[in-house]
Amino acid sequence: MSVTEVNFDGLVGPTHNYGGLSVGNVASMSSQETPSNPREAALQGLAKMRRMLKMGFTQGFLPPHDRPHVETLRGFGFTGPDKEVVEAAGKKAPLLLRNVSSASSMWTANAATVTPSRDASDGKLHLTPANLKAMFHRSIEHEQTQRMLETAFPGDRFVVHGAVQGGGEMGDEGAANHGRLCASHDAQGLHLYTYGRHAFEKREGKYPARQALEASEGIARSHQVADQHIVYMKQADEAIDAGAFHNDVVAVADGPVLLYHQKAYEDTPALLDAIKRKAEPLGFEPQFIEVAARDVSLRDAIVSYLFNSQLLTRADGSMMLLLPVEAEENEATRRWCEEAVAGNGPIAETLFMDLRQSMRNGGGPACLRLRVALTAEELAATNQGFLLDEARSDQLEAWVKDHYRDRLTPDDLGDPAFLEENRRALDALTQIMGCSGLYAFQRG
Ligand code: SUG
Repeated sequence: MSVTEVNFDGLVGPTHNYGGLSVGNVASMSSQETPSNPREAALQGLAKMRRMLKMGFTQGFLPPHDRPHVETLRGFGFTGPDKEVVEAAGKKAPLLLRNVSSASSMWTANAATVTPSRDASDGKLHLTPANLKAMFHRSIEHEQTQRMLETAFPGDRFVVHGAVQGGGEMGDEGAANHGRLCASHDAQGLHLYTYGRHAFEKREGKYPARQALEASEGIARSHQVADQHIVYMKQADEAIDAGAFHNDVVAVADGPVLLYHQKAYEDTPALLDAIKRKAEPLGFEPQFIEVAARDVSLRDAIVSYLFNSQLLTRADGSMMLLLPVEAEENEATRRWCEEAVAGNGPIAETLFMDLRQSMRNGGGPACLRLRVALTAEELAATNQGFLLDEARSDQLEAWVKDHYRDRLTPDDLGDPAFLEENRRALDALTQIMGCSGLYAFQRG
């Protein structure tokens, strides 16, 4: 069975701005209210997708959500035509408007958790949108994400679940806290679910732990992943409090390789033992690459996003890391990369890309993509409007240049003309994709 791992990157939306909305996400907090450049952000994201295509990988994308989200504002008592709702919210509840205007759906590593059909006992590919309940601005994403996933993956080969019930501390942040180790993409995988807290226990901490163990367990159950193919891993509180708000800020997995920071997990030796034990019957030996804190401090890892890179297995079996330029500019992480490539380890090459617009909100290369391992039949059954080739990349680039602003501050969000501008852009996008009706405003 041939399986292709497709990266579905989030297309950056026209409202990309620095709202300072994510407590515990150091970049988001420190970029607050600086002007953003949505056009540049979207073009940087597209350049990464193009690069993946050029290297021979199959690339997909998920379109932006419609923002500002007028329906949410209506729930807060704003009435009248959509433009008036936005204008009034800008005057009376600017912070609420900022929250419902975020382009945060671009970070598709938080769109959903995915289980390839090979690993589910019913032989179907399962997807569960993340409830993202830890941050208000993200908690409004999952319904639209579900609609998009249902549109992208239609038919009975796929099961798109509803998000795990949120409320209290039952947070789920999707694939950013999930890794899959395997001999190769078409072989049975070992699932690593990383969590920061128990949903029903009190927790002290400087920053919130967004992922609850109970949410991950629920997803594994509904995706029909067998217990012998699961390891639950506890994030170290020290890592969360240093700014590792998702595990993919301090770890990444691909094939048999787990690359992680020494301080990423609690009780690492026990976890590595469990992984080895459970990998053995699956016929592979995990390769652990631990980055020592004396070589790269947690702080350097978090400002550079060394681990928020795409660890990619190429057609010839060699591996490469696609990293943000910040990891080249940071001395400790650049040195680590040079040594990794020069050494005997699995990483043969590094590629640094400029994703600064997204990085300033705490989103690196790995945040921007959702991995979906598809069989040939599943790839054929996927809505082709969500897949990218050179011609479609050209179209999307031209579309961004036509519709996006090159400067935006949170103060601009209350402009009713901006709402119309964004809707025109999304309408044109769905025409390019052949998917009209994707957005509520198109359905009336
Ligand atoms: O959830 N930032 C996102 C970044 C998500 C990164 N994803 C992964 N690590 N997989 C978040 O904190 C900032 C928005 C603002 O402040 O305007 C934001 O939502």
